[in-house]
Amino acid sequence: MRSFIIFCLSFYVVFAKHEIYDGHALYDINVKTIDEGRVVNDLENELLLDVWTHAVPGRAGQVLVPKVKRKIFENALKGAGVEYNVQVENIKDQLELEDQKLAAAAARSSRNSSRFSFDYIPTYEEVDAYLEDLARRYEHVRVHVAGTSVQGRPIKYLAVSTTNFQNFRKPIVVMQSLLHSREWVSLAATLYAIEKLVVDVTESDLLENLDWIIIPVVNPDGYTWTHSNARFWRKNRRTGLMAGDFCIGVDLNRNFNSQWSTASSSNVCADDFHGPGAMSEPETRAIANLLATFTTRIALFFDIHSFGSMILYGWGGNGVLPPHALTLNLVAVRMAQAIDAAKLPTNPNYVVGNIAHVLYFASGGASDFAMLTGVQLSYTYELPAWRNHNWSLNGFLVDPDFIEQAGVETWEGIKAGARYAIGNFRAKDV
Ligand code: 0X9
Ligand code: ZN
Repeated sequence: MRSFIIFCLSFYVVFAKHEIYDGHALYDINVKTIDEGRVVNDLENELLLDVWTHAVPGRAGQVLVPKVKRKIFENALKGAGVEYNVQVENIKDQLELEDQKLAAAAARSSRNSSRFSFDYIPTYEEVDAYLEDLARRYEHVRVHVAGTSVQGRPIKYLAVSTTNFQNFRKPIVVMQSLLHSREWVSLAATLYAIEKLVVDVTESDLLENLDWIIIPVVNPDGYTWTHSNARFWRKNRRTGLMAGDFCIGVDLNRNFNSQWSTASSSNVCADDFHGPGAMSEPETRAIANLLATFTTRIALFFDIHSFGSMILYGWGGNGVLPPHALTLNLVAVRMAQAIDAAKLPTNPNYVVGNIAHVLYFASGGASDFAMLTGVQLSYTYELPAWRNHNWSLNGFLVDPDFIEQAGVETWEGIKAGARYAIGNFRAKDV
């Protein structure tokens, strides 16, 4: 009897895990005009749909639609003459496929564990153990806690420095990932950077001339939730925002004190809910404190997201370009070209530009906030969605065959930016 219960439980864990997404369909939307784009956008907001890519003329949108909303969504699109097709009938099948592929890759890699595996996406606990292990093994590596999440998880960062952060002329590079918890592939970029700075050092100039601060999991509660309950969870896990906790979570990339609330949602249920106030969340405050600690020396800030193959800079709230936009763009182009030279031929080239010009208006973002604190070169990276031959795993879903590649190619961009900083950074006097 006991083994039967255990069997049922494990069956539940494996197969019932993605039940909440059963029947959710992923749509491709093709809009021909800006007006059509607006109609789709309004509809998506009204139905509180999970928008993966905003539809604009020339760039297809992707949106996840629950079973109960499919008819009304399709009818509205038809009524407005908007072209669409169903890319995935039931996203739950894709989620099960992702689990299987990642589990198989993890099982294979545990047999060959001479180095950290880029075959699967590690959990918060696994990342934590990895960081602690590196700090134990390497003299020039330390682990610190930047702050604590809503649910009490430490937000840890790795500090890598051959001079223990005591050479005040050395510029600092700050890199973070998983502010949006469902963007799993972004973790590959930070972990790969750590690997290249600590374990497999082939470019020692990056260590001699720079100090590094790397925060692999900025949103540990959200990230843990994506592994345990809801793979497409984006926000943090703040509760108490409305009666009965009907909707929870704050979009951390709308919560920073940079044009806060000017281009974001005040609806608690929305995926871009900006929170009850600027910097209301411990996760955003942890990053702000970290930036404040090293403020005069940070030359580069990278907030790694997915997906879209883009390198973006501010200001996101109103599309106004800062005075040094030419430099921001020059460095972004160099980084994009370095990535393009290493990317898979099946993936598109990177697009570079202002957040609002390239993507959409978005206030309260981490990269805008970092720029506001004085970091000249501050970027949001949108890593690619992998496009394999049959489009099987796409968007936020991760195919094990793309994890290391995402790390390798993104590292090319980071390196290009870092080398620009080495040659050009002047620490500000305080
Ligand atoms: O909407 C976002 O927060 C980012 N895109 S994502 O699909 N990863 O959610 C873009 C953020 C652009 N950067 C800033 N607003 N600072
Ligand atoms: Zn994101």
